[in-house]
Amino acid sequence: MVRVYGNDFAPQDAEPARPAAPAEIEPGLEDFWRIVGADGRIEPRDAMPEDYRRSLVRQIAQHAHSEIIGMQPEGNWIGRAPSLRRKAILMAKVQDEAGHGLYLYAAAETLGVDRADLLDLLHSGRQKYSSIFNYPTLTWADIGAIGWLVDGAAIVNQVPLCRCSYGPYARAMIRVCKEESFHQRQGFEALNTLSHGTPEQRAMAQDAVDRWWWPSLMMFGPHDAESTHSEKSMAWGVKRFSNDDLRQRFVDMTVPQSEALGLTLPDPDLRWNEERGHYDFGEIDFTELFEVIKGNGPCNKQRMAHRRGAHEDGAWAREAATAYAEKQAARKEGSAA
Ligand code: FAQ
Repeated sequence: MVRVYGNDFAPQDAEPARPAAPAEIEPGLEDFWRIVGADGRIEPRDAMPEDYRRSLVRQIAQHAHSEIIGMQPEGNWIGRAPSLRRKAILMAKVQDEAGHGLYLYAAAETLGVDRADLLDLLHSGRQKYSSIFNYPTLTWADIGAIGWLVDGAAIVNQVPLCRCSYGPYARAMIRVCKEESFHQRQGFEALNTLSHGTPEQRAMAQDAVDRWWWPSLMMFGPHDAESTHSEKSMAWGVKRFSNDDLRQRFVDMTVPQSEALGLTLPDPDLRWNEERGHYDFGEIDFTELFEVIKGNGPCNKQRMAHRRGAHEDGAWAREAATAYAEKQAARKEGSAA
């Protein structure tokens, strides 16, 4: 049977050994390293190394930004979904992504930052979001391909984060992963309908998979040797598997699903390697990833312009919510006096 879900790690996927704690532990951080070593959770009021806090803010903010920018490529098809059922599902999915952004900004705020400042950093281009959302959604099949491949890659990356050492991030990830799992299934189901439909629908599904496959593999980041944050992040128990290990897992999980769909993955080097017990796959064009991250992807400018516009358009809602909160606080104070 083909596993469509990617939301659980089988027991054989034992975590690699964690890099050791530093030989000399800074005074005051003994509990931090004890908790991390025992696979416990660090909570907001616990002492933590400053670079742990900063790196978590970086990763969680980037993740939150990805969720809200990620609403755009799919939002593009809400008005053109092929049926009422598909439209209702897509609307719910896009709303889920907004919710994920909300949990993640809230998790980042527990580390002493303000969400308005994080949004400023996004809008001024000083914080990143995932490369994947800089590609266009040209046909309806792209919605299926995003659900199947992009949400599929997201779950493979995020399930281990449910066990990450920072409590608020780990807890947010549990709900996010449950929802992403549904998203992945709906993408698979939408593509399955197309790939078993008319020759034109099948061709549209294949074209979408041809365009989304390589960018999906890039979501996992650079090769381990080029990953600047991995070593520290793994020692802190934030990252539990390396970029390349997660990418391999995604490929291994996805190939049988592509066979069930009757679609081809656009990689002539993709083949089962009996000795390794994994699929071999072709070389990823990391020049493309770094160009997209630098702002030179097909849709970076459009995504950022739309995001800044949406933020400005929402100013009245933020002002109204602040005025309402102030009124409620004044009323409470009045009744307490
Ligand atoms: N795009 O040292 P590493 C979703 C950057 S899923 C852009 O390996 P790290 C769901 C990296 O930030 C997508 N930048 O970094 C959804 C670093 O730059 P920095 C979001 C990338 O942190 C589905 C530099 O390269 N998921 O949103 C990318 O250890 C459908 C060096 O890299 C997450 O954010 C990239 N692909 O590992 C929503 C998951 N790859 O910060 C809507 C949480 C690398 O020094 C619709 N994040 N970079 O300037 C993570 O797991 C990690 O942060 C990684 C990167 C794996 C992304």
